[in-house]
Amino acid sequence: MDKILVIGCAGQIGSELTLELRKMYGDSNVVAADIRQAGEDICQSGPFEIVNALETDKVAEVVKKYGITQIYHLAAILSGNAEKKPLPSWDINMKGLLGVLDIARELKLKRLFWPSSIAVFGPSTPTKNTPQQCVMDPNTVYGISKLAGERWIAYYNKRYGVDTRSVRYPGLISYKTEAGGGTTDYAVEIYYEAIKNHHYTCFLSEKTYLPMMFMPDAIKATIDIMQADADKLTVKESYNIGGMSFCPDDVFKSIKKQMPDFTIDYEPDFRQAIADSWPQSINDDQSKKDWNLSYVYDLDKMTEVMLKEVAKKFNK
Ligand code: AKB
Repeated sequence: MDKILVIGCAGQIGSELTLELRKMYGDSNVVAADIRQAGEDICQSGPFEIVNALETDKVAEVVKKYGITQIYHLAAILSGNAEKKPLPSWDINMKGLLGVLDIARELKLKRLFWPSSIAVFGPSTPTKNTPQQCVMDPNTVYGISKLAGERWIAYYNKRYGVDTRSVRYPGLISYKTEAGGGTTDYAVEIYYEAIKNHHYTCFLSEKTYLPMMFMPDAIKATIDIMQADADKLTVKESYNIGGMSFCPDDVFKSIKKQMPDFTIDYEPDFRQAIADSWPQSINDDQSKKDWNLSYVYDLDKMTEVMLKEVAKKFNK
């Protein structure tokens, strides 16, 4: 019987992934952990532990206490916030990962999921239909930590046989828990502001194309790669997953179809340079081939759900 630990369960991905895993594996078999208190739905539906991912001994204690066999290690500082505090962010992103890698090795865990990001790519990377293997020269703290992390998970896999699995998330859009401190967060904020004020001031410029994905597709991809046969997985670093590619102007037009009085203006900030160093679209043929990656949502379908669900939150 698998026993799963989700570290970072209160974050944008963790808050949805934990509940989905509990549906599949049983509430008591999925232990949720975070440095802060998680929402009621997580704390009341199964075990919850306050854990600082940097305290490896405490993480190991939780792993032993519950007989954990698989870890999803999600705790990280995203691109925008990491630029504000480079060294503490590097510590959180790297030390946390190295700690769980060593726990997985020592306690012989069955599997470890760790998310990488499109931030591993940089200015010299081909920007359109970015291949799985290409030049990677990230120039952000977050991107450098993700690329280093990819090398470490591949190392633990080859050297110690730890079954590490990973995807390079594009920007993720969701309504349950707001993202925090990322460059792609405009694509979440825009729906909140549309519902609250019918207006949005975007921190990226109008035609900034980035790879993006709606959360249900991202959760499915995450669980699918963790359940794939190990011998089918040819990539030991992290798999490209593409989803859609759109720019702020595309989201504006998609919202305007349903909310004709919606308006937007643009005030690009420091995150514009980060976005400009990332791919515009991603080639994920290898993921489709190795573990049958597929998606359900396009921009308009996602807009319909986002507007409906965000409106519910604000009783609009
Ligand atoms: C960010 O914008 O920092 C993240 C990411 C693309 O990994 N959403």
